[in-house]
Amino acid sequence: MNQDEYTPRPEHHFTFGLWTVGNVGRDPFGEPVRPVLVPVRAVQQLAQLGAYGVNLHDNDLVPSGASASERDRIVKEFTAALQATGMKVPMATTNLFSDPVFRDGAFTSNDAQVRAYAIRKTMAAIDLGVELGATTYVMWGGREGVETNAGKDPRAALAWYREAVNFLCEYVRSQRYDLRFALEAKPNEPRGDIFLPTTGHMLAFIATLEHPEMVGVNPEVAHEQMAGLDFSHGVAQALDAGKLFHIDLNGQKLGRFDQDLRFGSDDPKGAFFLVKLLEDARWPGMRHFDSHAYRTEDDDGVWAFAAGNMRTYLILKAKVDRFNRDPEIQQILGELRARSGGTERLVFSVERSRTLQREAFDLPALRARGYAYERLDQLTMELLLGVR
Ligand code: DIG
Ligand code: MN
Ligand code: MN
Repeated sequence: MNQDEYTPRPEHHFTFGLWTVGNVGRDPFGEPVRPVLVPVRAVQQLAQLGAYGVNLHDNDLVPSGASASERDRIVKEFTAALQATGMKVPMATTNLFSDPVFRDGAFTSNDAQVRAYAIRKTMAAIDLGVELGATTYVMWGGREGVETNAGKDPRAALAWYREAVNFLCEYVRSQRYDLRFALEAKPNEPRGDIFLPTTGHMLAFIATLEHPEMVGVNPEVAHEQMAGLDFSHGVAQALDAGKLFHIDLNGQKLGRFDQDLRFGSDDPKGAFFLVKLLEDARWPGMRHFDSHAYRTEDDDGVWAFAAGNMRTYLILKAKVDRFNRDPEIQQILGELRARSGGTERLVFSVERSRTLQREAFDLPALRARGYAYERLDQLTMELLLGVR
């Protein structure tokens, strides 16, 4: 692909999970369509495309049951590929969902032995992630849920989840690791209902932990949209709380299973407002893609998919710059800012409450006045459609 202003470079901090470009195309109704992608090739290919780094579950790199010497050999070979390409590993996570042992969950299994094994597996995966340079540790509770509430009191599940996160925070502190946790929500799939289903639920949960300062969130586009929510609103709440520790960018059509589509491929307007939020906030985090190529794709298609995620992000970032410089758009926003009172805040004082009680409001005028959102949104659409 020719080099232009939308060509990704490492300084853009785009990262991919090994499991994304390594997705072999298995789905509930079909076997794999692509060969297994070895991690070293994923690193090399993504480096060539301009990515900054890769992220991984423990078993994306080290197969379950590998001996210590096999593990060390694999890590040595992978580390050599990272050094040769300059690629980083900013985030790591644990696969607590593939092994049948986790069929009733990992941290919230009704079996205490399974819960203990899940914590041990996560400690080993944390060690691996830190060894590779990760400073963010994602926890996605894909199996932490139910199909029936008959077998599990949700309060017990929350207590067990809290016990696990508290234990692992203490482990990180005891090891003096420079590592923070990012909890990833999803409303359902693979479980009928997953506990802590949205980013908002996770933010409330974090407040109940023993070390809340070590724990943030990893919102994913597809997961919040599966819950019928506006993704940028959940991200804004995480930013407001200082808890946006990581993000999973992808695409999703409403009312469907978790599609993990190429970023912006189905909802460019929603993706635009997310990019605007992250860029306007100058959020320093990794622009991480948790998406995968269509099952229809071959190896060439996988790399076109990977390049497309990054290219779309950069195109939308350029659109954000245009939006922030567009005279007509900025004039409407300027009027709205003046009307909103700008940075002035309504802070309580007895004096302020008294003046408020005496204040006269011209309600007929306030009721009659519109907000010019139709004109503003039309200008936004014309910008996105490339005619301004
Ligand atoms: C799925 O959206 C989850 C798993 O792929 C992984 O645990 C996490 C990492 O971003 N996302
Ligand atoms: Mn997903
Ligand atoms: Mn994810």
